[in-house]
Amino acid sequence: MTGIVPLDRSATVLVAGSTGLVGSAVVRHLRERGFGTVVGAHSADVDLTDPAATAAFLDAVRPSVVVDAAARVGGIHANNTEPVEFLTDNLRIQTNLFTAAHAVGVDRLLFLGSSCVYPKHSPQPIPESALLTGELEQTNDAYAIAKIAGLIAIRSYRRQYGRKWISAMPTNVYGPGDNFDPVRSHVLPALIRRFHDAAASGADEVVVWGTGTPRREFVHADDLASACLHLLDHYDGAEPVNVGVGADVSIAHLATVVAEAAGYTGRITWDTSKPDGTPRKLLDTARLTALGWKPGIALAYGIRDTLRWYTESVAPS
Ligand code: GFB
Repeated sequence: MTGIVPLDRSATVLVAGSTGLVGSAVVRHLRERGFGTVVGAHSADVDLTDPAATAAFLDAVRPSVVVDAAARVGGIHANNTEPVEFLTDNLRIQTNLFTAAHAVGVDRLLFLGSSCVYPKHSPQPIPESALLTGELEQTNDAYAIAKIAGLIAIRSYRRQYGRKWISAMPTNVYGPGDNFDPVRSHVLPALIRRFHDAAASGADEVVVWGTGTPRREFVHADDLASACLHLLDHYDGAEPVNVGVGADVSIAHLATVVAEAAGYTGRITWDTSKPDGTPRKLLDTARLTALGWKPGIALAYGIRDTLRWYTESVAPS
């Protein structure tokens, strides 16, 4: 793409959601890449569901760049059982942030969507053009609709006000600092916890949700952070850009990889009363590849890295 100027490393960058899995990785990455003024915003700093508080916060910080990694997130169970909060909190957070960013003249903003915005039965790998072409997966339709509203908002700020704001569409994210709650978390931290704890206690059975047949693609949070900066430096288009690694695994295979990494040798059984969710959501990353970015962290390494973090930071000693 022509005419894109890489971000000025002396710019004030606001990372919304700076203590979350993605936001904290973005803060680390920006600092490592020479950004001198990176300001984090998380719930202790400002309540982004409150319009006045959000406006006052941005007015005080006066960022010229914003990375929006703030969201209510969770795994399939949390999405499925709390759709009201996943819809309304996320609509509020992004609306307040965009309104306040526009008011203080934020030049570059990156909004993080999610691969669940694509229809349940999309062509695989899923191109960005699949957006709004079919029915959503029901377990996360409320979250997906909020994220789709965010994408349309980004396009609208571009069209109506000429803002150079963009959207990235990451596949399932994982890494150190993730939420390891046994019920609310995503599959990778849930399995790391369950297999680690089973190996530690000598248990001979671990129960995994669903049938094991769904396939998922996983991007490490550090890779996603690097992709976000790459997009801010090199992309200025209305279309979202998928961020993935180009390969997926079945949940059954993932369970065996995590079990082996955790040193668990007992049985794996399946609780088919739990939902499978989308059968497959491998992203087509041709657009991002053409922009010159590729992932650097292999899944097997990332799982060991995340398991080590869980062992040192969360696991009961
Ligand atoms: O990671 P996960 O919760 O999210 O589940 P989704 C992925 C798959 O792993 C599903 C299975 O087929 C689950 O049934 N699974 C197996 C488990 N065991 C477990 C477990 O112990 N915990 C969890 N959580 N899953 C989410 C969306 O969908 O993906 C969000 O609900 C968001 O909106 C996120 O988009 C990225 O990939 O199914």
